[in-house]
Amino acid sequence: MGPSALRTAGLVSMLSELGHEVEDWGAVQPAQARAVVHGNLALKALPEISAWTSAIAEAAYTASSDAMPIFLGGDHSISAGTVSGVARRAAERGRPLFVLWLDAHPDFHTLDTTTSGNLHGVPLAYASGRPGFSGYFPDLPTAVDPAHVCTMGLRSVDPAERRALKEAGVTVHDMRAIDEHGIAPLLRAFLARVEKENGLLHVSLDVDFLDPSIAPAVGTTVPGGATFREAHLVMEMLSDSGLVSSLDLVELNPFLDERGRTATLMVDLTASLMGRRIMDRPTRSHSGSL
Ligand code: 6HN
Ligand code: MN
Ligand code: MN
Ligand code: MN
Repeated sequence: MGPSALRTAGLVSMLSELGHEVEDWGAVQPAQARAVVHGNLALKALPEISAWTSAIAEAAYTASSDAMPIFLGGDHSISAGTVSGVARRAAERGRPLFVLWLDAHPDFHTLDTTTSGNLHGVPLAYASGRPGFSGYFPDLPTAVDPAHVCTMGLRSVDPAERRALKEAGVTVHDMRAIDEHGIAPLLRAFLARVEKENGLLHVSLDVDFLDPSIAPAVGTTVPGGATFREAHLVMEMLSDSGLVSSLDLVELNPFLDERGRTATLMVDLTASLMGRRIMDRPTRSHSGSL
């Protein structure tokens, strides 16, 4: 229901009104699931999600050939496919892929460390080449270098993830860091790195990055999230940078929404990323486009 709610909230007409040419590719069709058995018996829907990952990775690779794909979830597990698909495209272009993960959670579990068994908790680990996915998820054509990953908004991190993030060298700006420093300087520093290395930038926006008081329509709400203006500022700065080459909008559950306000906010945030401004400002050309 997530993609339908985003469409109903006017995603496509908003993009057109901002002057973008839009092609709605509709729903990705899942690949045929094959039996996959894993020692971690908590894992939920492993064969299905593995099959979806290969179909989504293929779609992401195709869609990123000459456009900026926006992927609508669905659960954050779709990003196992979206990130690996655009990483393959970036590698082919000889450009490093950077990932900005806007989320209350790092989604950095392996199939062995997740205790909930919910596979929306693993996509960033898979896409950055953490071990233990081989034989269960599709082989990764290109792993994202964890040193190119920046997570923002974290406030719910499991012990195994905390260790792994540190070991892998992922940049973590948790809510404490955002409170102390402000979100703008943290993002500015990351964008400077992307620019310096001539990188492409994938942005993965989980609804629960936002504070539940402004975005209730998600199954995994955690108090103390990004405010309305913090979230818009991130999107506006990303827009100014011209570096973003692909985007995920994930975890929207319209069943939990209040009169569509979360869906509308996700569309408005996308508008800020795609060029809507309060007042005119100088904007760089879209050098991140693939
Ligand atoms: N998300 N770390 C928890 C788990 O079950 O592994 C929460 C995951 C949330 C997933 O943000 O998409
Ligand atoms: Mn989920
Ligand atoms: Mn997530
Ligand atoms: Mn989350």
